[in-house]
Amino acid sequence: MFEQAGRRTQVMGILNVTEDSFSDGGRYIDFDKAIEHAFALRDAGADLIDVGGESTRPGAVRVPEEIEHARVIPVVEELSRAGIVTSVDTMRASVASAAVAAGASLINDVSGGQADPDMLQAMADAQVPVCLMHWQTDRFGDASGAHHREHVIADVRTHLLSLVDAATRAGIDQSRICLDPGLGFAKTADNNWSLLRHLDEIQDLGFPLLIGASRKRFLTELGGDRDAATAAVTAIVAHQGVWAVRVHDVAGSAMAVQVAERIRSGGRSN
Ligand code: PMM
Repeated sequence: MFEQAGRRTQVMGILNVTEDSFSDGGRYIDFDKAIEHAFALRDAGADLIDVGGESTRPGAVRVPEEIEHARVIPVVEELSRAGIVTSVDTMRASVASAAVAAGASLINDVSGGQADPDMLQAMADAQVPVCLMHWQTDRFGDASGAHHREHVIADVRTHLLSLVDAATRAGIDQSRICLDPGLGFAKTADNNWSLLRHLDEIQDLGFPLLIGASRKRFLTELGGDRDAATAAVTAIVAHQGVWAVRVHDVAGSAMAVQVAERIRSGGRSN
């Protein structure tokens, strides 16, 4: 998944199968609507679709494990059947394993394999690429609160390397790992902007990067159209050669990736 050198940035469409997206406001999730949305993301240019069954927004409560399974696995199964590449956005080992069995090609864990003691083993056993994200919850207690970090680049680099170390020790080959600085996760707006400004220092770690800026609060603070702001970030990070961007509005970011590619290649189409 990561190995093609020189390949353009991949656009990962977000499919949050949660109460606030595909339900009538209760717990019931409309499976057909979720699938319909996934097809729309694919048609808009998504290279893969990230399927998640629990919200990680500040203040969100965790959903019971069986509900996460019921939301995510049938969707992954159906999309795989339709030939759509999927990743699973989960902090639970059992959901990750079941999703891979249902056809998911990547495990995306916002806790970097730390939330569930069985996750790293599940990732190792699954033999698919994994994304480890920076969300440092241990030092500050409140994981969702925005905590200003004086040395955000150094903090993120150090923590990501510790995640890689733990993953490697669990038997996950480094060639299967991608990293994510975790924009918006227990970080202030200034921290998020700094991470984008110094992204090369995260890239220097030598792993493919996934960037999730889409519709995050630090962008909406600019006012105006949050999807336009997201596409602007995509253009810049795609120009820097990140592996993928995780976005809600796929069309805007797919266009931004094309623009970045044309600039990178000096105008030659590819
Ligand atoms: N952000 C959210 C959920 N999952 N996964 C990765 N790898 N990176 C992210 O930045 C990320 C993620 C939260 O965003 P949403 O609630 O808009 O999906």
